[in-house]
Amino acid sequence: MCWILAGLLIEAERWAARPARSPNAGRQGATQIKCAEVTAGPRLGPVSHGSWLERRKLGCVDMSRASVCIRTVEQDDKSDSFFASLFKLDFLFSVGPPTCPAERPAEASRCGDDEWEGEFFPGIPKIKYEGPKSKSHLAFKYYNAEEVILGKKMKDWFRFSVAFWHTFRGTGGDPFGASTKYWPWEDGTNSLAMAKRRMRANFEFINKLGVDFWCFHDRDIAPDGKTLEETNKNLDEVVALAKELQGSKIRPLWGTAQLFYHPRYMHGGATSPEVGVYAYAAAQVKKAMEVTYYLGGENYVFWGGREGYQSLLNTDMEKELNHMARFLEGAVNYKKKIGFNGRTLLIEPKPQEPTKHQYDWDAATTANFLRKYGLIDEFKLNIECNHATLSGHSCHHELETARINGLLGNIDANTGDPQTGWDTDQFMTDIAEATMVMFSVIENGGLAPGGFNFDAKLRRESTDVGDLFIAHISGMDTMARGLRNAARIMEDGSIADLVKKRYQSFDSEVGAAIEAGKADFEYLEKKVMEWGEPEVPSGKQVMKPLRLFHLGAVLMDPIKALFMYCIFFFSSCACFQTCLCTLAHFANKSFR
Ligand code: XUL
Ligand code: CO
Repeated sequence: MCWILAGLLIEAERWAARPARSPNAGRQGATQIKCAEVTAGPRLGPVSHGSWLERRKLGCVDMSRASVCIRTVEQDDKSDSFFASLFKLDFLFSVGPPTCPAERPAEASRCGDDEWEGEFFPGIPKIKYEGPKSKSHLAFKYYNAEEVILGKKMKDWFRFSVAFWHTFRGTGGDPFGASTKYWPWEDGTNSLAMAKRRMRANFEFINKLGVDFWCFHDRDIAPDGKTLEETNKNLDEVVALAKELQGSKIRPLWGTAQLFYHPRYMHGGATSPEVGVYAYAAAQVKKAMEVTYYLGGENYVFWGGREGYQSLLNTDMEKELNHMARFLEGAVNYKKKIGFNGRTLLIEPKPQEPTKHQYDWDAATTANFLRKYGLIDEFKLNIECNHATLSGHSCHHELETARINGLLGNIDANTGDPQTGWDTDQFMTDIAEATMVMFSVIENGGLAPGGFNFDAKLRRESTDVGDLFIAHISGMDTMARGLRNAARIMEDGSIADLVKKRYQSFDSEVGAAIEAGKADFEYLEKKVMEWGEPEVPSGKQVMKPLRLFHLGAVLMDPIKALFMYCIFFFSSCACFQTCLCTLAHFANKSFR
């Protein structure tokens, strides 16, 4: 317990004494210090020494998903030592919601205002395309928004979106450690004023990055109030500002309701056994749909945060799934009622985390659910690559499953770590994976009205404001390289040829009869008697990666290209083919 307290104190002290990070942070420090006096100050040290129990204050520092709420009891004491005060502090520690629970926001909301002079990201220019030779970290090397690839501008293939919750509420905290990021504009509160200032930072970021979309959860952007009415009012205020800041071009790729953070949702939202929670979740989604519509959002997402179970022994799975279907039906009806037509409702599958089993396990499970409840025509899927690998599939597999079912609607572009079995939400940097992703997107003819949302966050150790840009630029460049590779490979046609040849026996009369549903078992048995044992050709998997690497190499730098070309050349010698393929695979990996 002691080390937790000490940790909190150190963290709190670090917050108070945190370094100015941006060139204009010194100037902004005044606002922050003022805030610290109102909310953070009394719980940090040195404690102002009044009389014993003179004042009790409830301070709340909220750094998004890891909030530290501390109640201080100030005492009469001669000692000025910070650690001497340690035992007089009464802590409430919670890894709480990114909003202070309803009892606590009032004091915090008096903190500061949303004024901010000058830029939030001074020194960061508007990010431009400079091409592969550029040495700048703040330039695109492969993503060229206006360039046309396979008949569509790059920006229209991607429709890139910034995820508000990671970029502006991410703290770098993990289950073992407190926040590491202290953006200069944050004042340590979850006040309405802070929400508005953060929103201004969001739009400066989006404009400088040069994208047209953003995504949000209702509770990321505005704090909870004491009642639903107060919460909705907070949301309306922030949304009104967002609408103004969006201008005529920027809009949400999607909005969603956060139905997983608040303690009321501990058993789920739509699948909670408590009817009051089901109703609350419905009211929250209703409002989130309204504000998404108001902001010109193009889609609305359902990620079933806690729609699943921890134990089947206390769960009526059939009942919960029926409830979930009723809930989604309610959303479809409300969408129609408010005229949110032409927009897509998306479900985002994820197999586990936070619950041990989530009902929308993967694309196939979700498609089955939608079909069973007659909702298949009302929804599409938002495939997240890190969720795909958590469910034991590749992202490409999930995208293809969605695509062939007519359900591919949007991509949460991120990736996991092969050595870490959880949802690390990293920016994708693997060009081979991005190439596969783009095969599906091209086959699908694009994603609009969906797009690519960077459901990805900075690593805990990346703490500079500039890192936010670098991470997005590298994510966008990786996807752009994927698009360029996939287009090149598809134009070349060799992979398509390989696949076509593999199934050519079905172009025969018998194959055609099977595909048309006209070949019964007796007919097929007769054919086997006539043909005898079938000849089964090679699947040529070894050729596929090799061909991919050869074509991809054209887009790499000349040395890599030469190396890959040599591998390809030598590999045509049949006896070395298999082992050189393996070598090529590893070589390609390490080069990247
Ligand atoms: C959680 C996740 C969410 C959804 C939106 O794993 O991916 O952020 O994308 O609720
Ligand atoms: Co996601």
